[in-house]
Amino acid sequence: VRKKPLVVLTRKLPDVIETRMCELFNTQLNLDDTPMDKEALAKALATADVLVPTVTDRIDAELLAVAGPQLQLIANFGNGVDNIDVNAALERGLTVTNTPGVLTEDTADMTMALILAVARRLVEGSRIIPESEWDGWSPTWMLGRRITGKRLGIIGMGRIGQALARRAKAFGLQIHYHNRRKVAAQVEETLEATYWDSLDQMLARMDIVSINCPHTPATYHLLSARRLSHLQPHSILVNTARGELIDEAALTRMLEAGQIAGAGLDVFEHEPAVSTKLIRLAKAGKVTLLPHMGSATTEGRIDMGEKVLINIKTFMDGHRPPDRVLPGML
Ligand code: 8YV
Repeated sequence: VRKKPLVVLTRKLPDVIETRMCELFNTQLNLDDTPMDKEALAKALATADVLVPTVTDRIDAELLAVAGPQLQLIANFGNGVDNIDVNAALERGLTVTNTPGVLTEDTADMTMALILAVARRLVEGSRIIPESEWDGWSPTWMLGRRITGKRLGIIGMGRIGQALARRAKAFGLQIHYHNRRKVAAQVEETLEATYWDSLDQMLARMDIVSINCPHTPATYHLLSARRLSHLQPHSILVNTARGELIDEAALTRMLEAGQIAGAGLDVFEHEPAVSTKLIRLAKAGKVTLLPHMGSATTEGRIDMGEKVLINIKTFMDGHRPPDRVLPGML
């Protein structure tokens, strides 16, 4: 009988996934769900046939250099692969997979929720009754901003960008987007979306901006201080993609100076650390901060786990796994 491959899970996954994983493979679980430090990851890489990391595990070239010859597959539990030095992994002959497609709708929902929350002061409003004495209604009190009829600029019109556009259109927003290339004419038509070749020009004309592209070396600080300065003082910025896409310090300064009206952030440059300045802005009702919850649904996590299972199983059966990450995607 062929020995079952050793699969190391760096974090706790949904019970049904772990059970199935244990049936199929020789699986090492992380029962107490504490993030693995560098040493623990190095140990895992030295023994595992398959590593299943998450967004919290940095699998860099230095770590990959200590991987044992038995390591074959890195099956990321997550869509974004910026936690892995994919090029270094591929150079070592490893296969890398991710979990695309199954977290599209949930992430788009959370993005829409953040847009609404910031524009309509949802978090601020929800604190009033439980945290203070509500002394009554007034016509000019707790006014937010109408979103119907406003312009939404989406940076990155991939799966999540398009799912957001569908939602936003139903809310009466006008859809604008910037992408490496125009999307198919039929998609543009259905979404009534306007393409902007120049990101700078789009930023200057939007009421709301959402960034929905992957974090790669080419998109790091895509919203740099210079780019952010194109935003109008009444505009709102939302990020459910990756913190590294935005120069967070520059954004913070703009929020403090009132150079943009507000922001909804689900991701941060140095997660889980969030600057005291951003926290202060959140307390003042200027920003809504979420702890990387964009894809956090029970169903979504199970779907992601199933993708990981299929990728490992297909690979171990000697076939090409469905969600291989290739250099061209980076
Ligand atoms: C997860 C995500 O929180 O898939 C992604 O890219 O950011 C989130 O869905 C994370 O990746 C889990 O590893």
